Amino acid sequence: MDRRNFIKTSLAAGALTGNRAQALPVLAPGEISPDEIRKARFPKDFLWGTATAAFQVEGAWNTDGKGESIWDRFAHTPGSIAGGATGDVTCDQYHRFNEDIALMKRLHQKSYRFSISWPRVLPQGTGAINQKGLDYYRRLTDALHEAGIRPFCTIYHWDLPQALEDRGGWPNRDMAGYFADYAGLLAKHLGDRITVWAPFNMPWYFTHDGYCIGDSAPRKRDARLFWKAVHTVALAQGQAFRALKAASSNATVGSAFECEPAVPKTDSAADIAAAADFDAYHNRFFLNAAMRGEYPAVDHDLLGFKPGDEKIMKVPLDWIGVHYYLRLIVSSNAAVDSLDPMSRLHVELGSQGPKPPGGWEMWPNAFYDMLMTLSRDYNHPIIEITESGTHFPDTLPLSEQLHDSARVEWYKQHLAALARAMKDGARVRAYHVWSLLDNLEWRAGFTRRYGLAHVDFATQARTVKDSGLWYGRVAETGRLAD
Ligand code: GCO
Repeated sequence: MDRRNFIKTSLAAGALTGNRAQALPVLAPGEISPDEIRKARFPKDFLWGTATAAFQVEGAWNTDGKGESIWDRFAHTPGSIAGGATGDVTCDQYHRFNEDIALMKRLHQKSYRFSISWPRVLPQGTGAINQKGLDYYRRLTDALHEAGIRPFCTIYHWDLPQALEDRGGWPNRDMAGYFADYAGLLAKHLGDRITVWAPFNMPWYFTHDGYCIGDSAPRKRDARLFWKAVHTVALAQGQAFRALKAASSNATVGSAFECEPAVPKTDSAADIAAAADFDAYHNRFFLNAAMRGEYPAVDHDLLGFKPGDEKIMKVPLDWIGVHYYLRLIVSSNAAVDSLDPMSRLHVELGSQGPKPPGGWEMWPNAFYDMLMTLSRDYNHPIIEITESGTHFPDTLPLSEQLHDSARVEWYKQHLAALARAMKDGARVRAYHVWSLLDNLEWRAGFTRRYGLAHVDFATQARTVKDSGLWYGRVAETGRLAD
């Protein structure tokens, strides 16, 4: 079970007990002191950014020749997304990107992480290019450069062309070649505008949830399909790395992996081993596939592993991109005999730290520990924080959405932890808030708002929240406290 699934359970339980968000205490376990926040400093060339994803912000789901994606299909199946929401319009960034880039500029942003919708460029996933789709990303990236903002492209953020799912989807090993061809095509046509590429967003999540658990698109529930998909994606990551480099001499290639520090629930050997397993599978599976050409313990027959695959998937990423939201408490569920490695683990939210309105425990020192561990384990690579943030439930009144002091506090805590890690040697060069805008939070629809700017989805009006104004000052000054 991963972050999103068990949180759904945890929060439902919380709702039953009327567990409203507590006021943030002055300094709770795991928190960082106001003095450290005051003293935190960031270098002038630090890249302050925000992140989004095509399906969550673009809308225009079938405009200008775009093909159907598996998430369009999923969302159009009644009952799939909270409130009956779909990706048909969302934040309408397809038509409003100039307005959103003006907002980034107003907030002194230097990087924008977005994803390219595969079916907008290749409606069938392979074959004929949709020129209008490619032209949209040319306009988007030209406008970003005009504003002095670095485009950071996530090539795949879950919206697979439905036509490729109809040909077997990620369990089909041929997908590795289709994906590499697509990545090479993007670098060929956009490589003069984009030099920072992350092939996959959260590959463990979209393969596990989409093919093993079946809660996300394409809604398959078969561990054997999951393992085939995992291996295809690891091969695709390596082949895309080579295709990007071959098509564009300026291409640098990294990752956008989920990484949630796992804390053993007790000091029992079983729980310590369970936390290590969570880290090996959930956090590092695709990082080690690339950086070391290796997997944790897994049956190679299940993967469809062929001799030489270890060489295909092994590539020297130029930088490591990781998300940070929270730490997780892990205990053993070893009694379960299943091909699903996550079913042998029990994963819970932390409960010692303060809880902002979204209900996820705040424990910034886990962010520090994660960065120092990655730095040590991968020989001090360049690191980008590809997503990080906290959500407010949509049920809160507009005034509380806009005057989001708890979100400002969340960022103060975590950016102070980041500043300490950088001071202690972590080579972090960018931080991307999730997200610039309130947007479509997958199955949760519009019920979880992450934005630095509030979006009225009926009128598309954007209103910068207090957190957005605060983050803009941080980006301008490199300091967390006025
Ligand atoms: C993810 C995705 C984002 C989410 C964000 C909030 O991490 O699931 O990259 O698309 O919207 O993380 O959950």
